Amino acid sequence: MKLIISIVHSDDADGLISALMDKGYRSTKISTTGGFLREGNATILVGTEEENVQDVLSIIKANCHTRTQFVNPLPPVMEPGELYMPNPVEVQVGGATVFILNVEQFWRF
Ligand code: 2BA
Repeated sequence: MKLIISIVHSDDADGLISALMDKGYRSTKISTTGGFLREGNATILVGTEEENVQDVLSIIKANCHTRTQFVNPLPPVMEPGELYMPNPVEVQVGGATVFILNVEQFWRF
């Protein structure tokens, strides 16, 4: 068995969960925060058999979209009287960041 951990944009999470459910995959959504943008995203956990992994990946690909966001870099240490003009940097976020782990044991009581 495998655990598929995918970090996705919050706006894609519910559509992804519905698409997974339509194909019979159970999932769990955790509200998370990206370390770089410090914005909310969603982490979706899917436990499934190895033969389903490619199918789950294709559902994730089909439901998670890349977005462009602008982020202001942290201001530098400045001397009194100096003026800081923020210069926003463009970053591409997602579609999805996916980790696949081996599951040693799985129990549901
Ligand atoms: P964030 O950490 O908020 O990162 C959002 C986007 O900012 C990233 O998109 C990437 O394009 C950019 N970025 C992140 N760190 C950067 C850095 N040090 N310098 C320049 N740009 C940087 P994605 O790569 O698509 O990642 C989306 C979210 O997936 C991340 O949100 C984070 O929550 C998670 N993530 C990505 N890689 C990860 C990893 N190796 N381990 C754990 N979580 C990860």
